[in-house]
Parts: sequence; C-alpha cells; structure tokens
Amino acid sequence: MRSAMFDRAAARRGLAWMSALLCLVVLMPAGAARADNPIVQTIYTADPAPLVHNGRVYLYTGHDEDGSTYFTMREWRVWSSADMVNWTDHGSPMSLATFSWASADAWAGHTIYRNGRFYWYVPVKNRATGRMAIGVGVSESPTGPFRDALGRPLVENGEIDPAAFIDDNGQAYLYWGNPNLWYVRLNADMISFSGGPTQIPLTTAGFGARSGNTSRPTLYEEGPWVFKRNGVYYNVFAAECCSEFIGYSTASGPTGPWTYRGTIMPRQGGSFTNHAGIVDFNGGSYFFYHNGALPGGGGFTRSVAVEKFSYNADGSFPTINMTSAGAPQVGTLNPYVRQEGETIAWGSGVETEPSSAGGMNVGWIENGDSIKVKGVAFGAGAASFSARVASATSGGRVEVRLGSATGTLVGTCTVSGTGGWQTWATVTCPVNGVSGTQDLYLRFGGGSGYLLNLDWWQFTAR
Ligand SMILES: [Ca+2]
Ligand SMILES: [Ca+2]
Repeated sequence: MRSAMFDRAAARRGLAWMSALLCLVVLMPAGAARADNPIVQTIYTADPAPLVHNGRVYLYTGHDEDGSTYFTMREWRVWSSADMVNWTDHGSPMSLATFSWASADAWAGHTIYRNGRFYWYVPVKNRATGRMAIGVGVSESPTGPFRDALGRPLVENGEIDPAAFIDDNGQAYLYWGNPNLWYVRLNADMISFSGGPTQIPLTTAGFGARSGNTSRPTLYEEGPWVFKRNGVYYNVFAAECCSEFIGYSTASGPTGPWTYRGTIMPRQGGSFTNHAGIVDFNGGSYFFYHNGALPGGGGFTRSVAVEKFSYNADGSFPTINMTSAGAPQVGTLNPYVRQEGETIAWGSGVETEPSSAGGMNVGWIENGDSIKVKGVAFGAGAASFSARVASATSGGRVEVRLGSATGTLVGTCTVSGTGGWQTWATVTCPVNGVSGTQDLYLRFGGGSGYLLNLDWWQFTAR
C-alpha cells in the first residue's frame, strides 16, 4: 500500500519543499506572522462548505488530485477546528463510490444539519444519463461516514453546485445551478421535495450586468451560498468567469426577488474559479474561499482558505481580500489532553492517511519535516511529552520546538521501529522550559526515507 503511494508521496515531497521555500521567500521578509492560509497543506482542496456544530467548525471540501489538468475529483474531505487555525483532518467520509450510480466528478457540495443528521448535497455525473445530477449523502456524525440517502439522484437537470438552506419557519430549500439558477422546496426529510425545480430569473437587477464577455445574461456564474441574517436573505455566488470574483445579492424572501449588491472578494489568487462559504462562529464572521496558493497550485489544483470579516452596519459585505495570514486564532489549544497528530496549523513535508486505531494519522514523515500547532497554552509549564507512533523502519526522533521549526528545542523523543506503519506504541520524553502560550513545532529527524507515523500526542503538566 505504501509502495503504491510512492509516486504520490514523492510528488508531495516536492510540494512540501517548495512550500517551505515559499514561506521563506514570501513571509520571512514580512516578519511577524507566518502563513496559516491555505488551511490544508497535505492535499489540494476546493469548494469550501463550512458548518458550525457543537462548538466546532466542520469544513467540507472537494479534493483536487495532484497534477490535475481538469476538475479531476473523486472524493470529498472533512476537516474541523475549534479555533480557526488548527484544523483536524477527518479524511474522506464520502466519495464517488458512495453513490453507485455516479461515474465521475465529485464536485462542489454543501452540508447541512437537521434533526440529528447531516445531509451532504453533491453534484456528480450520473453514469446512466451522462449528465450532472445532485446526490445526497447522510450521516449521524458530522465526520461521517456518509451513505447514499436515496440510491439515485435527488434531482437532475445537468447543473451543479447545490446549497441547502432552512428558513426560520422550517421550510428548507435547495439552490443550485450553472449556468442557470434553480431551487426546489425540500421536504422536512431533506431527501425529497415538493413541486418541481424552479428557475430564479437571472435579471441584471438581481444579479448584475457583465462588464466583460456577454456569454451569460448576468454576473451569476455558479456556486450559490444562501443564508439569512437579520431578516435579510443573502445569495453569495461566483461571478463572471474568468477569473471569477465573488458577488452577492439580497432579497426579502428565500426565493427573491433578488437585488444585486456588488463584489465581496475581487478576482485574486491564481485560480480561475472561486467558491464562497460563510459562517458565524464564536462571535465572528468567516469567509471561506479557494485559490491556487499552494506550490503547484492553479485552477485545477486549488486550496481552501479563510478570512475573518465584519459585516457593515447596514448589513452589506465589506470587500474581503485573500491573505496568507488567514483568520486570527479563537482561544488556545490545550496540550494536556490528547491532540491528534493530524491537527495542524501548517504542515511541511507530511501527509495523512486513515489510522488502524481510528481517525487519521500523519505519515510520509522524513528528516526535516515538521508540523506547526498554533497557540498552545502550556500555562505554568509542561513536564513531559508523549506521542503515539509507529515505524516499519528503524524510527527516528520527534523534536519538540517552540516558535519555529528551528526554534528552541525543549525536548526530544526517540522512536524505535515498532514492526509496522500501523503498529502503534507510545513514547515519552521530558521537556524543559515550556510555559505560557506558544506555537508548537514537532520537527522530525533521523536517517533517510520514511521515519515514523504519528497518531496523537499529549503533554503532562509540571
Ligand atoms: Ca515527507
Ligand atoms: Ca490521529
């Protein structure tokens, strides 16, 4: 299995090296903060759909395959965070294989919660018709696994980019469309609907006049994101390809009539598409999008990023620009409880995979690779560091460092071979001089080749 992944891993190593170089070249002169955008460094991600549930932000994305020259996407991915900077990788709980009737194109989806279940609406190609259709996955957990709720498309008209919305009165809607814009009224079960698909008129008053090419009647391109705030209905969408910017319209009801309100995020970022997802979390508002910011990135190798913003007093959006700094951290991370190795603010050289112990683990770890965990609250001080590790080779070492990957070394755990990449053992080593709130770096050292895998880690207090 590992050897089969070698080519991919080799490609990733190049990516990681370039990533590290990018940090040095672009960020070091700026001083201060290191980049936390894009959110994920281990793979290319696209089409963010954030969902707040029980004090965490769950981020549902697509996955652009390495080296894509088209929208080559076979699975969806889930990440979560309690602080907007350290993101836990929950792997891929839904893929094309989930939908027996789907043949290709695991494209931009949206997940919504209702009555104890999570519904994940996705566009995929229907093998039987060759057209794009909307399927719906369902799970009792935000991280899945998701199963096909229907065994067939929920709705199919050759268009894409579903987004669900539940109004205050309980009526749910599913919006979607490219090049047109559609909705249906979803029933309370969220997997059936009443009435037929209805087209939302694309008028220039509703969705803006194009200034460039006139291949479409309005600015509306794709990717609707519909929500309600202070009694106003918002429809945020990707506008006027190519490159796309993010624009929005508002209405007094969920089906319009819509009024175009202008640009949120200008054309930026090295991807000719963009896709918005917006949530409020812990008193702040957050705008998710994608760009081509990772090394090797572009229109078919995208990465999801996030910015914090505040609505204007009149409810309008400010202009939101892409940054490499990302959103500020909400609170801190507790090192005295188990933290997953795959909870990462910035990873250099590492990848993830499903762990035999459940969840995911970090792998493909080589000499010099590192993981940044931001804003770790050590308080009065830590006494020891433990890590759950595995190694099919002769292991290596986990260096506990502060401030940067080459920052102060406060402890080193030596890892021996455990007899397999999924044969887990716990190593513990003392740490000294660790207190207060720090950016923690786990830096890996050893010989050549893959050294060890990391499932989780935890400190003990002094
Ligand atoms: Ca590596
Ligand atoms: Ca883990």
